[in-house]
Amino acid sequence: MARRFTEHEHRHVEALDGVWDFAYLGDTDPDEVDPAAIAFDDRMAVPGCFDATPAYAGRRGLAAYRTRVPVEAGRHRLVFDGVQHWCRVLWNGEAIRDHAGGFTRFHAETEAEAGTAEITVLVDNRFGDRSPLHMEHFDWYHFGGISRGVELHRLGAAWIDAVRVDTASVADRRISVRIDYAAAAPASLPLAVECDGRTVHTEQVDLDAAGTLAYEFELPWVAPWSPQEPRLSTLAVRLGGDDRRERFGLREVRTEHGRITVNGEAVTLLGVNRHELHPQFGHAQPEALLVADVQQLRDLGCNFVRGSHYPMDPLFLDLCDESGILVWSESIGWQYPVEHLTDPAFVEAQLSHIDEMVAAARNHPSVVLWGVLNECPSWSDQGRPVYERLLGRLRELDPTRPVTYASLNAFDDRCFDLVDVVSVNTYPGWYFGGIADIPAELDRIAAHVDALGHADKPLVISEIGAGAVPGWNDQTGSLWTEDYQTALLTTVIDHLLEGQDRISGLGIWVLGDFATTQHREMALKRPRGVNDKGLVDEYRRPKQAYRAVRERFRR
Ligand code: ADA
Repeated sequence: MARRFTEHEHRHVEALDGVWDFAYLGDTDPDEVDPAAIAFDDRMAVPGCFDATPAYAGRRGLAAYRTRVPVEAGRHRLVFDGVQHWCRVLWNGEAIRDHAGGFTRFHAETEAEAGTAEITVLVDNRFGDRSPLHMEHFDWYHFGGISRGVELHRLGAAWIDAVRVDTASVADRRISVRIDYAAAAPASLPLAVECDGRTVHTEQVDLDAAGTLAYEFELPWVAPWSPQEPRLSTLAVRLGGDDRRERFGLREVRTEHGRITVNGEAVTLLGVNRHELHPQFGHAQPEALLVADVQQLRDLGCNFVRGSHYPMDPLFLDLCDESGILVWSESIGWQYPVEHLTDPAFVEAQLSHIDEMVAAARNHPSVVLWGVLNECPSWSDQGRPVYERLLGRLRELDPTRPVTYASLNAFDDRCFDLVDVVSVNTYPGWYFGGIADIPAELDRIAAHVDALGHADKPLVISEIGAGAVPGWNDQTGSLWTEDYQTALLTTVIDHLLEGQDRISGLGIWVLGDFATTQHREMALKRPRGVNDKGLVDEYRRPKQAYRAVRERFRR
């Protein structure tokens, strides 16, 4: 997996990234597939998206990926960092796991016999009941494939499932650590915990079949993590023959008096929304691309990025940890209709997806906000219980971070009481009104939120922007020109930075242009089939607005 640190130094881990055998099966029911009869007649990169390659561009259907790997006898775990967007994992022809939903880490386990294991993954990028989180009308193109890395882990008699590191107190330099383990049989094993190479705890522990060990440690040598000084530490846990390493930063995020604070200091979020799409790689994000994206965020002077509208690549979060860029991490969603949002199968799928998002991202100090359900019916009676349930799950899993969602329309929203940070998407000057109306519209939103009784909550404009066809200008600065986009965004930023003090966060829509759905209603509103509200185009070439935003964010 592309990470900036090694998660295991002692556990036997093999990266399975590379070139796998591939077969496109098209409109086939996965339950009807005989794994032994699949004709693997092609090759595919892992990580990668098959429908971003020339041979399978635009295809929607079932695909099969296969690789072979020598294994010893014993328990093995396949770890996937993201598969788009439904899959079935087979080990020597036997199904060992189905998984629905892209963009999150999950695993599949099996007891292996010694020899060569054949791993097959059936990947489905179609829309329908198997994939309740993904819908075709979303404003982005859903690519399919094993889009993030794959690893094979050998598990011993007892193993660590997860290590959580939370800041207990920055002032006292204290962290709380929770170790989730599992054991094939009850056992007594040595536990050793090191931080930054120093031993902080040793103990002989009696393990049940599965359980949790909880500790608090004081780390007087660890200095706090902050956007200005993003200092990171590494915790290494050893349990018998197994181990797990986690990188963390000591920091507290709170909401106080209408502001978001990091270690007690108010921060104004200045940044962009970011999609993980690329014309050549789909949702797969090569390391070079992630590094380049973070370079551009830093160059722009952003201290904030919203991962829209799904959990970001783990390496991207690592790079944000190192750069001090504050991240809003959100579960997948885009204008689900009420009847979909309230379907119990959908709610269950969201809850699992949220569990996976939090498990994968909770130790990243850069992640300061959890979000759900972008622009969904938070205005409806039926939608409200779903917001309550999903936001409640986030609070239950992680009480240390504020929660939010991006509202479609502040003026009829009914769920602002459920969040710590009120976030509003709005497109004055684009979908309604003119550029001159923007300052008054932003003030009107702020006044409305305050009048509802939420003046004590931070207010973030989570999306605002304008389309600009790259390189396009005319004499009147009309819609779709780079001139228009620049004029709109500079009006927004100037008002937020110099014209008011209520709104304390801005996520420009969007860092880079990206392909939209082929759904006609949307595609016909997007020149070239691309959502072109990016500060850079889909190949990351800066537009005029990039320079104007940069100049203002860096002031
Ligand atoms: C919405 C939505 C974005 C994008 C944007 C736009 O606010 O949240 O994903 O679709 O509109 O470009 O219109």
